[in-house]
Amino acid sequence: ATAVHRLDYCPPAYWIDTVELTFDLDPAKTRVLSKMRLRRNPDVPAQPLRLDGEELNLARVQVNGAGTSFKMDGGQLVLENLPEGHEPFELEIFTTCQPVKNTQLSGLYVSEGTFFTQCEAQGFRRITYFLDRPDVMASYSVLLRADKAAYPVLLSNGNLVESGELDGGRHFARWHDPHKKPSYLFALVAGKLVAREQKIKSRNGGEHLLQVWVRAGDLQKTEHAMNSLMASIAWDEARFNLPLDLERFMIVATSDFNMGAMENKGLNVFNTKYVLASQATATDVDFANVESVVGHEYFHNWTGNRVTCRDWFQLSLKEGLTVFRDQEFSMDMAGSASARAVKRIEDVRVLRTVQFPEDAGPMAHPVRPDSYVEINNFYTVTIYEKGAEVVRMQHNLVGREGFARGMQLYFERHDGQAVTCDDFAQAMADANPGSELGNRLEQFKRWYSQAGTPRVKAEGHYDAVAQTYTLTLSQSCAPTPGQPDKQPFVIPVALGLLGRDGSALPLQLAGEAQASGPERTIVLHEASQTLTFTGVAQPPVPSLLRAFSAPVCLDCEYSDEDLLLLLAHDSDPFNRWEAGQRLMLRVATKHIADSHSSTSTEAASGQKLLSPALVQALRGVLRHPQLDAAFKDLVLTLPSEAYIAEQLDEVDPQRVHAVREALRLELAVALQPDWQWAFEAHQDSGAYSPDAASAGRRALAGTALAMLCLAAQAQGDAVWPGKAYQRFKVAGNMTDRINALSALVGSGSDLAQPALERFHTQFKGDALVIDKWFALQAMAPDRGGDVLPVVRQLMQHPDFSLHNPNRARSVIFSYCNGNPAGLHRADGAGYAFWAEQVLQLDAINAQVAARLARSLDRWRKLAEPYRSAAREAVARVAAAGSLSNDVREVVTRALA
Ligand code: HT7
Ligand code: ZN
Repeated sequence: ATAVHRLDYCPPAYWIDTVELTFDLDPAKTRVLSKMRLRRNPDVPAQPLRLDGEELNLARVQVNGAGTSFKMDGGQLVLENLPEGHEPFELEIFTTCQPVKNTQLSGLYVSEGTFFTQCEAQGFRRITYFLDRPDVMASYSVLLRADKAAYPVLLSNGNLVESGELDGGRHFARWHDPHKKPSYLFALVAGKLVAREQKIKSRNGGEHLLQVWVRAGDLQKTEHAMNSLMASIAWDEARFNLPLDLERFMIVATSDFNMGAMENKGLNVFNTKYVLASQATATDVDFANVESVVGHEYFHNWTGNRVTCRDWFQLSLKEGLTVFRDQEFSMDMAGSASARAVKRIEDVRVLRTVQFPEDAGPMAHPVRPDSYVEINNFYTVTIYEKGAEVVRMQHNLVGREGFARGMQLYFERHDGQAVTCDDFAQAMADANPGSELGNRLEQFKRWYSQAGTPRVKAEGHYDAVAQTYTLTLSQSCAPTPGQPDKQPFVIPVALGLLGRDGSALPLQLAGEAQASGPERTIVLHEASQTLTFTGVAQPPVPSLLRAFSAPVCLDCEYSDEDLLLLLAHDSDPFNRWEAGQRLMLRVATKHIADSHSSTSTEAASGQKLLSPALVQALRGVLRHPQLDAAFKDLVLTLPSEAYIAEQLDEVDPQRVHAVREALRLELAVALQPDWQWAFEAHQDSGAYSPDAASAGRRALAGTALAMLCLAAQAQGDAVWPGKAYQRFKVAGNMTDRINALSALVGSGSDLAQPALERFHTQFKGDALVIDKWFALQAMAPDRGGDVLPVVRQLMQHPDFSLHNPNRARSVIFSYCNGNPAGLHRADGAGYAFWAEQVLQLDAINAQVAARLARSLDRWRKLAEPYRSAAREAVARVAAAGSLSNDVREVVTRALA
């Protein structure tokens, strides 16, 4: 397979104005008739029409009603003898495909007896021959015909025009989409489904029908998805003036899906995981995810569908912007300033533990990549999460109102078009002339073109005589594949200064007539800039990069005292949390570096890793009368093994695990009475509600219970495990139940096994809950290499299937990505397992296999003996015959 390059973009040689599709749906052999009106693109020299196709059986091709000659070239259907001139002509193509054999879940496939399509990015070509590229936008009419008993519901994009009976027990439905769209937004669904329905009126009085389609037994789990959809519609109208532009908006759930959900115009298809939620079966995190993903897909209706991408290099145009919008939506739904901050911390945690490593590894790519072999490999955290940060920086540089103006101009200019990331940034800048973005647009756009995470170094100096504080900020960015040298970025640094009593100091830069408020944003755009604050009466502690104002690593030589002060007093909740994380990280990395004395010896000798001051500070947060429970829970949670590993030059995953476990145990024991208080003080009173405040209380109670079980286990005390088991049994919601179960599993209690058995018996048949059951075991703390045999055993369980991506993720991905100590075994058995599974999955579903293939792409960072064993496993996969392009691209890059 060859790479595609962004700079090779050429407009299409033909436009497709209309498409009429007729489907005779049959799982074994579906017939597809495509009637298109095309015309030559006058801006492009005359050339043959090359239509994309994959795994299709071609039966007939006609031009203007008559047979025509054609040839095949590398899967493409090539038509050379087309009418000359620029008049439209009609092209008819008749093909068949085999949905039941489609295990890739791309194109038309069957899931539990229901037909689904997935066309992004290049699945439409698996349904019919087409110009399968996002800049070809056509008007679609779709006729679906199928057996009525087996497929009573027939759905496609847009409006239902007509439906009725046919001979032989068959029926039909005709749909027309009033909006032009690229092929990747086409969808059809046909099967036995039922819908929760809701009629709504938009602000301008228009009536809309909302439907959430699921299997019959799942209807009672759709209320939250419907509420989330209604909230999303109201939010987009209120915040961005973007109304629902369809009479009917449908969501359909499937349990076989490669990703989270898909924004097909008017017919969103969702992984069941992001639709179904009930108190008994879904956790608070599941409820929040449903809200966020429903919002995300709905927001694509404008950012992605009305204005789409010119080519797939522009993917972040729709994904980064839509993630930014769904993050803002979730924050607004969460309500309080504190709940907003919690959401921000959670988002940054994902960015730093998943995207930063990607940006430092062999798959590093710019937010707008320059080339790819397989586009499916570029649905990455860089495109999505870093892309959202790039939009967030633009938002912060032009302000909330300025951003709304930029969005308005973007739609005024580009509604109905397929455009680029440049077009978006240009609209933002043009709507805000004179802003920091308007003034530095070209430089700002380096965030789109340069990969890698910049580092910002901050050095402060206090002059007691002059009463000045000088702060020098310098930036650098390490080379990434294909980009050895980086130019300076535009980096907004939100900051404040704290006095020694924790008070916020007024900010006045040299040359300014008066002090401004206690927080301001400095725009770092040179390699190094020095700021002088005047009238500073005491040596301050700087609070930098507040709310994580840019996706960078900040290096600042804080003393422990500085960090303790920030942890106790910073008015910026993000930096308050960050100070605690830095303190804990400092302890962890110090003890990992002292790797000659083993942690078990330290723990056994009673040597304390955490200082009394840090323990006291954490206790202060835990017991704080004003702070929210969710925030406390984040502060009291140690940095993850993945995040700790990322700070090290060379990683011994076993050592990281041992030190973090030792710290966790120490925290559990040192704060035992406080955890008990936290557990008891955060019990639910009244009916279950998944709102942010209630969820925060349950999260803190769950952490407290886990810590109490951990301490009890170490002390040989059976009381707390007993209480956890009891809570597990009687819990009134899935959050409390799974937290209790996880406390038992996580602490290695003897009660874990009976609890797991009970859980399976209680929930067998509920696939999403059984996924949790699998995942919990695959992510259990590794004790002497005991997890891998459990994982292998789980794969023999009758409920396990490699064909269902959710199930494969719950076992294999949970182990390979969520259990570093379990995977990185000194004997290399974890890597052998990984290689085996990548190859097995690749024969079934290349997209899912390629995601798993990413698990070892940072093998170079590992210490020996892990590094050699991991490299060898990656090489083994690369050497296998008949690899998909997807997996081959990942492992080739990993070895380069
Ligand atoms: N835009 C959607 C991406 C997606 C996808 C991509 C490749 C293969 C399968 C897929 N399913 C969904 C999801 C989104 O970002 O909203
Ligand atoms: Zn998206």
